[in-house]
Amino acid sequence: MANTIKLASKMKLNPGQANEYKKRHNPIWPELSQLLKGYGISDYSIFLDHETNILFAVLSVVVPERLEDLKSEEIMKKWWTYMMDIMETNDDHSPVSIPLEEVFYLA
Ligand code: RM4
Repeated sequence: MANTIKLASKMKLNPGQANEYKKRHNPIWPELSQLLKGYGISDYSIFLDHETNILFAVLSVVVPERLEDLKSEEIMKKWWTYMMDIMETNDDHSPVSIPLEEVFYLA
């Protein structure tokens, strides 16, 4: 979509959890997918680097500032708590997520 902003970040998976991570995301909880879409998120992919266990997430969003509010959504909190045993997480159970800078783009 033309009026979206693309954001990328990295997270970290615990060793040996690739299959479990894929299983938990496929299928994704319908209520979570609905929540994320309701926040204007689209084209959301997560790639795994099997060598380093780094998860590379890239998504498009209409209003990036709104994403901050996701942290207080019950479904989001439930998902993060469900995922915390296989990911590097913060005290609030959200995944440690480091924003990445776009350094190249080809339309
Ligand atoms: C990831 C992580 C992200 C979430 C996606 C759906 O494992 O929890 O925060 O947006 O799943």
